[in-house]
Amino acid sequence: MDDLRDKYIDLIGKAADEAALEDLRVQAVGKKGEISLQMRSLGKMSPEERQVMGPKLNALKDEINSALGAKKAALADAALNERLAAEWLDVTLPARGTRRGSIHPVSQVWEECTAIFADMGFAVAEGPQVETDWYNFDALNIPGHHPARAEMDTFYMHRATGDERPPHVLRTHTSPVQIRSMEAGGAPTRIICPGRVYRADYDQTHTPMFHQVEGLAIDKDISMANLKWVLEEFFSAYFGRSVKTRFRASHFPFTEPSAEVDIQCQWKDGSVTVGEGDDWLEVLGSGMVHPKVLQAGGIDPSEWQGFAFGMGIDRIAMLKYGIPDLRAFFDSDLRWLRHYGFASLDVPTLHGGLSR
Ligand code: 2U9
Repeated sequence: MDDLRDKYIDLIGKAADEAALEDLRVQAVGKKGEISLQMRSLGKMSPEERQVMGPKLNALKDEINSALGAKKAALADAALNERLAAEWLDVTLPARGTRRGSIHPVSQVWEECTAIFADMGFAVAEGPQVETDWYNFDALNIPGHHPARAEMDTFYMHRATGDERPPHVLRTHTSPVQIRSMEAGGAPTRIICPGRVYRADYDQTHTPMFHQVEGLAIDKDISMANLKWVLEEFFSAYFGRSVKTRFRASHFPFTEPSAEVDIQCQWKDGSVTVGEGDDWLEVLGSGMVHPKVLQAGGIDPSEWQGFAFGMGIDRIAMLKYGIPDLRAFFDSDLRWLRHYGFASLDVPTLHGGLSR
């Protein structure tokens, strides 16, 4: 019995894993195990012998069982320690960086313009980018023979022979939105129309798609003086400093009288700064809405009058943020977007100084 104990205690001590330990359990104390067979032989012994051997065999069985249990617990501990050593994680490491997108300068300036004009009581109106030639031209006092129609390098939509619909164009300005809004809401009104416009032109300062913001204010007694105040207020808020403006008499089919508006600037080392110096930069067209245009929008010109203006969003974005090349706006170059883009939480507000 001592040999049996020494053998199993030794084997249990050397067992490498739980499977080996289970084999040993079966060999020793399983139904047909060595110790179980010994216990069965108790029946053939004399009562005296059995009285000695019975308790000894039981004690041996208990000893083997508890050795098996202890070894099993030791193996489980060792396995856990091995996992803990292998599967560690340094929770103090900095998190992996995520690449965030940025707000395009056009979107930023669009929002800045909206914030400034909203503060002056202008609502935002939007409309379709594919327009009939009536909304894009005729309603704006640009008849079929008018040179402006050709000058604007218009994109015409394809029309199959027999198609009875009027010719459609990609809008060359956002002015049709104002016509639609006059038709729908009448007077008085105060709106701005930011949006994409299209002209077949491509060079360093022109892209076939660009962005405009136009404005329209109609009431009983609106004058050029109101126009001048609104525009000066706009430029000062937009550039964050007082900006002198200069109105030059001009001509547009949709306004009478008309004025081109220059802002004060300074040229230095090939770049321009707005709001100082004694040079001028043309940034905007404007005027009093032509009576025929009011009429086209369903508004009686003997009762109402108003001013309108239009400027390029891309253009004023370049001026404010020192962006030299217009074409880069539409290249989707990630390095450019990261450099000139804005953080998504840098939302323009008047009280926040629009942007930093
Ligand atoms: C209605 C009546 C009048 C909008 C106007 C201009 C003058 C103008 C250009 C500036 C630079 C277009 O982006 S640009 O190329 N715009 O010069 N726009 S007055 O006049 C309107 C608009 C709508 C109903």
